[in-house]
Amino acid sequence: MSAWFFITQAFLAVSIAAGSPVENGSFETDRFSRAPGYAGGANGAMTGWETEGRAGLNPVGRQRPFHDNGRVPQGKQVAVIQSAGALHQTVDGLQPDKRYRIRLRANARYFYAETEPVLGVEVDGAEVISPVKISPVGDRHDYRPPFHLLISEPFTAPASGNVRLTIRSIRDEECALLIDDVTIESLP
Ligand SMILES: [Ca+2]
Repeated sequence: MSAWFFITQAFLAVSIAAGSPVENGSFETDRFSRAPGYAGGANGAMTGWETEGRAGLNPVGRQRPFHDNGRVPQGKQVAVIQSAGALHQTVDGLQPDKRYRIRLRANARYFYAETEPVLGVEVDGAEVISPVKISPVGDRHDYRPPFHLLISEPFTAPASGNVRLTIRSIRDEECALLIDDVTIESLP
């Protein structure tokens, strides 16, 4: 595998992210310092996202209590949702009547491997990724394997050009869902 291959892949990933109307879809805008990385309080809010339940960022400082396996898909940080919770964003600037789909990367905290989190994605309240169990991609502290790639069902943008995007962690037992590189791409 040549170095050129990796450079090309990295450039492609950045190009896609730049073209997506999702704000802070790679969760790189904020730097949290208070462990374990929940949004709110001293850490402040997560730019572009409303959080529900215990959600935030990893790593925090030099610690990654939730992100204990898998390669960060884009940039240096991932979003975390512990047990049941959600990330919400109103995405605007879509072209009315045009078809789109959501792409994102997901993983699970290895430490809670016996209770895998369940991910669901909604657009304006309609399921575009049906609830699906997410397994850890690597063993504990193995940061080489890539996160899972999930691609939603297509949806059609409404006349307003705005949609409400919800990324949900559905399972209420102890588990942690890791998310990164959330983009919306238009379909021909
Ligand atoms: Ca990221």
